[in-house]
Amino acid sequence: MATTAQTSAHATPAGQPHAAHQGDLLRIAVGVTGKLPDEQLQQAQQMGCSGVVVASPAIPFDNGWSYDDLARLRERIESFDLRWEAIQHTPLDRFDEIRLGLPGRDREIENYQNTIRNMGRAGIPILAYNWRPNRVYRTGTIAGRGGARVTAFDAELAKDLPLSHGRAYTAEEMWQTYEYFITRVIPVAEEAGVKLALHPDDPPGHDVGGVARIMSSFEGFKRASEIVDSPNWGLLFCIGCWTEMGGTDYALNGIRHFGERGKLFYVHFRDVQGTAGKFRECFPGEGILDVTAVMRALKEVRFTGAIIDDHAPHMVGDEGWAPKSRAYQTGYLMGMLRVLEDLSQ
Ligand SMILES: [Mn+2]
Repeated sequence: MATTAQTSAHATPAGQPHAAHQGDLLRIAVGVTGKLPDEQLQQAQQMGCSGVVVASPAIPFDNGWSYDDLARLRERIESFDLRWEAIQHTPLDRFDEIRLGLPGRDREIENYQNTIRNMGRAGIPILAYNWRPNRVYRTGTIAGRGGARVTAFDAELAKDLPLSHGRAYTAEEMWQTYEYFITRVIPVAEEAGVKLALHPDDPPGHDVGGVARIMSSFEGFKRASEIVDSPNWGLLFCIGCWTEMGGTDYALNGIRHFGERGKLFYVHFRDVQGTAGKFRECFPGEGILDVTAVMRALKEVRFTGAIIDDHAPHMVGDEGWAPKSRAYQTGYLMGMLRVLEDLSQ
């Protein structure tokens, strides 16, 4: 079979330059699913990505992920000449005790600490997380440009949803659980050489399902940044969420403030139509985001991490990981970056 032959020859020939080996520059990577299918890694390599962000590796999380499992996956990623840029999140059902301050929280924090240590040993530089325990995320999937399937959110439809965790959780409670968590894991992250990257609440600002959403504004992130003073604390800057919060200027302000302080660890790049109360996702350049201004701002603040596309709208024939949409969006980002680099020569 052709695919077998391609897979066996997937390594870049020795001596051939590859994006993954160009040092720590601003670069385009791509997100892959936790099982790391060959097709996704091979497509990432074909697109010329620097590396991959793994959603949540599909390996046992007993006392946290083990070094052996992580090291094995890293070898697999590197056999495709890709670097392992980051992990998007630990298993969500093992994080709720921590985020809600439930019994079992200390045990799960220990497991999280083990994970950070093992990631450091295995050379995986970034672990992302978010502070949004309920799974209310969108209120529907609708037809976008040319019938592409895109997700949408309408606060009107979400306001009467039942409590997601048995009772309401106030903003102050959520701040307390955040402080409890972050002050216990950051010292471990510093020792292990792993950066912890905080993603905004998505959708931002609406306390759907009764749990307050505190990471939904510039002020929220500023407050979070003041709890621990550490180079290992920073942001997974989701441009889509920041745009939902207040449009392009709002997102640019976030990039400048946190970028100038070295707090942008990696970036989700997506465009959106509408704002936090009612929005739909769309292809890059099709929404309210000034995509070039954002890319330029990332360069201006000397951001040197990975950018990946986010929530690919499904194109005709796309299923699951949406390979066509990934290719389109990743190519779009690469082209935009290349032009900006050439213009700034
Ligand atoms: Mn995102």
